[in-house]
Amino acid sequence: ISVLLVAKVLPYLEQELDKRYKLFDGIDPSQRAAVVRDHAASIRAVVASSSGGPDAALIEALPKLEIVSSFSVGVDKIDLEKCKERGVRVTNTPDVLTDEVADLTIGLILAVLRRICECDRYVRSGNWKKGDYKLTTKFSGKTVGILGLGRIGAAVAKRAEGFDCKICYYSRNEKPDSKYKYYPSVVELASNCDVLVVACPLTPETHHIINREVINALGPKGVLINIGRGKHVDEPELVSALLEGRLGGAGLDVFENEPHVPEELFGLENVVLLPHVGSATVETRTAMANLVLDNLEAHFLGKPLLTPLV
Ligand code: 8YV
Repeated sequence: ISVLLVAKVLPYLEQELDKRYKLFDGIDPSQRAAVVRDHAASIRAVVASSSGGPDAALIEALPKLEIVSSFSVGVDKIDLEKCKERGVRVTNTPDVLTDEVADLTIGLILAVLRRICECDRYVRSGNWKKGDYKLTTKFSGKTVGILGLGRIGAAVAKRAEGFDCKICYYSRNEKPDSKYKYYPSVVELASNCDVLVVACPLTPETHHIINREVINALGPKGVLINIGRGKHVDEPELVSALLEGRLGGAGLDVFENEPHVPEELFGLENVVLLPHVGSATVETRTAMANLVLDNLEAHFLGKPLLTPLV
């Protein structure tokens, strides 16, 4: 069985795929073109991740493609419509990374409000010897607004409740079973919270959902936390709001054009910048890898997929 890898994944996953299948490395787009030219007739599976997935052209170019298995919960790099149209199955890695991403979200909130990274730099630079560190901002009891109350959003809410926070949310539809306050627009959510957490999938509707109006509604004391996708945020607008003091701070695990981060942010102490590590622990990345392998195995044995999306 031939499998095409189109994005960087955990080395363990790549090794296991190589043991079990005839694995073609198509991570580099120019190399991918050559692989597709020579092996399109035999490739039955594509392995993707948050950094790359098959677009319509690649799906079209693989006539024997049966399944796309993504080493990620977010599948915005995969053309799902084309997969549906072609009858190609799609799997992702939900649930196994929920706790990890929610834990890091709380870490980012605390890092921004309590200036943990800045404090660390203060100690290392020897500046502590010259005087006391300035005061920061309390997290406990604040209002946390969650954009997208799915698995990860709900796990963040549960953790924030442990800090006695008030929780409110926006999502496409109000959740009738939720005890949290619903706002029917992102601007209203941003106007009514201290910390706004972006935790929704990236779709055409949520692209740049954090725009100038939302950022201004969050305001000079508000903090934006993005653990979703960089493209949820209009990045130049975020940068100018931070530079102009129209936004209080930001904790960002994702960026519009990773691994490129706007350099204007490097000098700002009210911003914490992470290299897309929400799920990046040994435990969780291994569980994600095993889920990719188990989905592929189930598919090729004709068994039900573990986490089917399409
Ligand atoms: C990536 C993620 O999978 O799950 C997602 O959607 O963004 C991450 O967990 C990870 O960065 C591997 O590419």
